[in-house]
Formats: sequence, structure tokens, C-alpha cells
Amino acid sequence: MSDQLQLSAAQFDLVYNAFSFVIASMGASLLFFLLIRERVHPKHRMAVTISTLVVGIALYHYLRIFTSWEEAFTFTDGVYVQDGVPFNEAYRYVDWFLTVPLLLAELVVVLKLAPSVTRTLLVRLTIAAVLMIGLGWPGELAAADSVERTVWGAASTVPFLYILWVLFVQLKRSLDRQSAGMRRLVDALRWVLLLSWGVYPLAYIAPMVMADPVAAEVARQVGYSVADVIAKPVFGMLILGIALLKSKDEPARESDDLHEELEAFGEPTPPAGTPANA
Ligand code: RET
Repeated sequence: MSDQLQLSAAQFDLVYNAFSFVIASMGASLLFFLLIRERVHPKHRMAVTISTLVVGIALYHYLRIFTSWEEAFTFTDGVYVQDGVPFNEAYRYVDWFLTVPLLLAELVVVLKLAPSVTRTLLVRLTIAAVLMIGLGWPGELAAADSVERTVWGAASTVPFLYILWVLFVQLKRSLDRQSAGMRRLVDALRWVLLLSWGVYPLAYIAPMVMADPVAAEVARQVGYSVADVIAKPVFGMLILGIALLKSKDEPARESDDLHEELEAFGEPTPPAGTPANA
């Protein structure tokens, strides 16, 4: 959006290092989810598989974002001038188009609700996620002080609020039937989701409310990056915790390795040979 910006070395590096931090986080969590998947009971593996896809997709996009950021600036007379190839903001939105429906699916799938409830939730949440991102995109391209940015941003907020309503109000009813340990994890999961997802609209409005366009651009990029790490790898870790907790209740485990992971999540482990659902 904003060309010919001039960033100090510190401002340029802050964004550069934020992207680098995201790449390391996505890469490490991709590896971790792949290494640990065998320890999750096959019945609960789907959610972990989806987490793996999410961080893999994000790893690819952040590698492209990182390169695009480097190519957009030249270092002249002690400042970074944005006079290169335009920074490609679309990678971020393409990433969200793929990962946001997947993140919501991850959450719904791990809960193992009745198939008809799962189907309805998946359809509704996917449609809302696509609308939220699709409506936000034209606004992201619009100038900071334009009416368009406000109108598209407001339109995108409607499906955003709908998603939060489904997760916090509708889903609550289904959760009452889950165990206390599960409810604790799912609660943590929803707060992580709310706190990280809440950062995106704030980063979007940064150019509208901050007087200095350079500081606003830095805040927007760093804000989106930090939110992405919480929304994908951290959220994925909690999903993994739920999948491991549910695996504990499944029969016919081939190994006892599961106990280590459960202990890491602060859960008591059943003695060896305990029957399923004991
Ligand atoms: C936009 C436009 C302004 C209004 C709102 C937005 C919300 C974006 C969100 C994005 C979530 C992205 C995630 C990515 C992680 O993989 C589009 C910025 C409400 C909530 C979770």
C-alpha cells in the first residue's frame, strides 16, 4: 500500500526480525507436529494433521514475505527507502484464506462432536472465514485515510463477530458434556484464539489511527506476525494437548510413550494396563 516509505535501520530490522522469528517458529512447529504425530491415537490424529498443514503453509508464505520485504527496500544514506519491487501484501491474505478455515476445522475436529454438529459448524465457520478475509482484502489495499478502508474493515468485522459468537456461545453448550480436563484446555484454546485473532483488526486499523505512516506500517507488520505465531503454532500446541488427552482414553495403545507427553501437559497418567474409559 504505502510506497516510498523511509524506514530507519532499526524500524526495517524490527520487521525483518519479526518475519525471521515467524519463519523459525513455523519451521520448528512443523517439525515438532510431524515428529509427535505417531504418539497421538489415530482417532484423534486429524486435528494434528491439520495443524501440520497450517504451519507448513505459513512457513512457505513467510519465506516469500521475507524475500518480498527485502526486495522492496534499498539502503541509501543510512535509511531504507521503499523504492524497490512493491511489497507483496497478498501473500498474507492468501495464507489466511487457506489457514483460517483450517484452524477453525482443527478446533471443531478435535472436539469430536456428533457428525451432524461437526458438519454444520464446519460449513458455517468456513463460509464466515472466507467472507471475513475476502471483505478485508480490498480495505487492506485502500489508502489509510480512505472511506473504503473503513467500510471494508467494518464489513469484514461482521463475519468475524459471527465466528466469535459461534465459538463462545454456541459451542459452549456442546462443551458442557466434556470432562473437566478437556473443558480447561478448550477454555484456554478459546482465549488464545480470542487474544490472537483480536490483534488482526488492531493491526489493520494501525494506519488509520497512527499519525506516523512509517510507525504504523511497522506496527501492522509486527502485529500480524506476532498474532500469526500465537494463532498457528501456539494454538496448534493446545490442539495437540487435547488430542493427547483424548488419546489417553483410547484402547490398544501400542506403546506407553504417551505418558511422557501427558505429563508435559500436567495431566495424571493412568497406570499401565488400565482399560479404556476407566
Ligand atoms: C481483517 C480486516 C479488518 C477487520 C477484521 C479482520 C480480521 C482478520 C482476522 C484474521 C485472522 C487470521 C488468522 C490467521 C492465522 O492463521 C481481515 C484484518 C475483523 C481475524 C487467524
